[in-house]
Parts: sequence; C-alpha cells; structure tokens
Amino acid sequence: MTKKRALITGITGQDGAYLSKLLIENGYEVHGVVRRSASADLVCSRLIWLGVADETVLHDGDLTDLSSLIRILDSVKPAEIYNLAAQSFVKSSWQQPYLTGLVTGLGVTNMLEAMRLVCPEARFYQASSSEMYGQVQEPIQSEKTSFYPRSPYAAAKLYAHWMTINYRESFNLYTLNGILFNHESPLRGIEFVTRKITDGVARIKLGLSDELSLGNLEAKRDWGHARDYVKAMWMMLQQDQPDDYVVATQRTTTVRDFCTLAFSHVGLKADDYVRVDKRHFRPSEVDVLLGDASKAHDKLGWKAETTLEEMVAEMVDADLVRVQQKEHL
Ligand code: NAP
Ligand code: G4F
Repeated sequence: MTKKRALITGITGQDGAYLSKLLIENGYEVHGVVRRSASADLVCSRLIWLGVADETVLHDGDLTDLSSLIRILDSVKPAEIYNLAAQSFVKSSWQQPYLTGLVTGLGVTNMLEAMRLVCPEARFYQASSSEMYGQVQEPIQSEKTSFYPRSPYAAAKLYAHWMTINYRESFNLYTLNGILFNHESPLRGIEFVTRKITDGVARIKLGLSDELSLGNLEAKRDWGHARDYVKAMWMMLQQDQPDDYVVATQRTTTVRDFCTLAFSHVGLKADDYVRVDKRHFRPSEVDVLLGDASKAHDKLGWKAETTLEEMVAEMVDADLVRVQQKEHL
C-alpha cells in the first residue's frame, strides 16, 4: 500500500521534529524543506535526537524562494502540507523586522501560491500563534477574540493567518490555522525563556555557572508540551472541513513561577540565582496569554496530556544530561 505523503516546512525546528516522529509512527512518508546552511552537520540535530532523521526525505528550499517551493511540491505531491517554517523568535523580530515580515509573513503567501499552482487538492496547515492576541482584548482568548499584535513577529503572523483564510475563501482550498499557545520541550531553542531556564538550572546544578540572567519575570504564558501540540495539528487536517482552532492548556504561569519549578526540581531556590537584566526586556511586551481550547476539545477530541510540572522535569533532566555530555542542541 502506498504511504500517505506529508511535507513539513520548518522540519528542523522543535515542532517539525516532533511532528515528523508522529507522522512516521502513523505510517506517513515524511518530506521536509531545509534551507541551505554552512553548518549542515548540525541542521538535523533535533530529528537525530528523536531517532527519525534517517526516515525523513529532505529537500533544499527556502520560504522566500517561490521557485524552490514549486519545484519541491511538484516532486513530492504531498497530501498534507504543514507550514511550520518561520523566523519564530519574537525578540529578534525587532532587530530584523524586514526579514521577519519576508519569511514569517510573505513566505506563507509563497507556500499558498505554490500549493494553488501545483497541488490544490492538498490540505494545508498554517502555524498561527497566540502572540497575535498581544495586548489581550479578553482575559481568556479563543478563536473569536480580536487580535492586537505587539511585535513585528506577531504582525507578520497575523498577515499569514488572514492569507490562509483568504485562500480558503477565495479559491476553496483546504487551508487552516492552528492558533497555538506557547509549547516547549527538551528540543526548544535555547533562546526561548523556558529552555534558557532549564539549561541555566543544569549549568548551576553542575557547578558550571552561578547565576541566571533573565528579563521580565512577571510575564505570564500558557505553556504546553510540543509533543501534545503537534498531535492537534495532525487532528485538524483529518477533519472533513477546514477550520481554525486554538490549542492551549488553559493554565497560565509567570516566568518567575516557571523558574521556581525548574530550580526546585534539582533542590535549589530560584531566588538565590536569578538576576533581572533590563537588556532582556522587549520594546513592547505581551503581559499575559491564556487560551480557551474548548473548540479543539469538542470538535477534535484533543486535550493537553502533559502537565507543566511533568514538562519542566523532562526539560531539566534532558539539560542535565546534555550539559554533562557537552552536547549541543
Ligand atoms: P523553530 O524551532 O524556531 O523552527 C523554525 C523552523 O523554520 C526551523 O526549521 C527553521 O530552519 C525554519 N526556517 C526559518 N526560516 C526559514 C526560511 N526562510 N525558509 C525555510 N525554513 C525556514 O520554531 P517552532 O517552535 O518549531 O515553531 C514552529 C512554528 O510554529 C513557527 O512558525 C512558529 O512561529 C510557530 N509557533 C510556535 C509556537 C511555540 O510556542 N513553539 C507557538 C505558536 C506558533 P533552521 O533550522 O534552518 O533555522
Ligand atoms: O520564550 P519567549 O521568548 O516566547 P514568546 O515571546 O512568548 O514567543 C513564543 O511563543 C509564541 C506563542 O505565543 C510563538 F508564536 C513564538 O514563535 C515563540 O515560540 O518569551 C516568553 C516570555 C516573554 O514575555 C519574555 O519577555 O518570557 C519573557 N522573558 C523573560 N526573560 C524572556 C526572558 N524571554 C526570553 N526569550 N529570554 C529571557 O531572558
């Protein structure tokens, strides 16, 4: 029997790696778009960590290069497209606003155009973000809540979000948005606050460092586990009709409390090591995010399975091993 074929952009990132594993376990042939790098040996480290690097087929391409996307879609002819590629670090989006708009915004239009031209029968998932809620207009955010983007990243994501809806309504394509709240894992990039904390805790515990420098400790996020969230992406594309869904745990926690959990996992007190450095603050902040995932619960049957405490423990333990073994990820 021929396998169902999926194409993932952003396959080398956190979500791309977990989604590859999920799809392979479900019998898919998984293809990914990888941009050229001078450090090609490091590019697949997350896929290697999850043990799926040898089972994925990688194609050279870039979201800003329409012809590369057309060529890849034409050769792969996927049934499902997961568009996860982005300049995804919010803080960098103030330093590189044009690039962020080009990749995270217009890059999505390139993907939608390529699909419309080459494989209009495919199903398309767009990685939308809770960051679009920004200065929140309701205390709990659902699919019906108005957006108020507070960063170049969020503005680019909002453009991509509406383009995805526009292609659905204009061309009757199967395109949808998953509005995912923050999700983390041992494979999270080191620049994001959760992984910065768990890596810092491991270094302090092992005597390699004596403090952890952070920015705004009062910001609150609705943090889930990436492994659970990629399942929601897949479930969305299995529905008869395309629709947009919020994915969240429905619990919000401060950065400060995340620190407390991570340090206490190794028997230390966060207050003894955490230092606030204004250089880590942002030009404008998203103070709090808290998602209402009722629609995903009711229509997809999806629910977050991993608690924050379980996730923090998994991340700290993974970083203890990595720091001891001097591994880079
Ligand atoms: P990530 O780890 O930063 O991965 C981003 C991926 O995009 C990487 O594979 C990166 O490739 C690729 N990429 C960047 N620029 C590209 C370009 N010009 N052409 C092709 N590929 C490019 O992000 P993630 O956490 O897995 O998130 C996946 C998606 O979900 C992103 O779109 C993100 O904005 C969105 N999202 C994430 C969260 C979250 O909490 N994680 C929440 C909501 C939405 P390299 O490896 O070469 O850098
Ligand atoms: O971990 P963060 O950098 O994630 P942020 O900005 O919420 O964005 C992530 O989630 C979005 C979904 O809502 C995604 F769309 C996006 O791609 C990305 O995955 O920062 C979280 C909070 C912020 O309020 C930040 O100001 O942590 C605060 N923070 C405090 N100290 C810090 C630090 N953030 C970072 N990265 N580094 C710090 O030292």
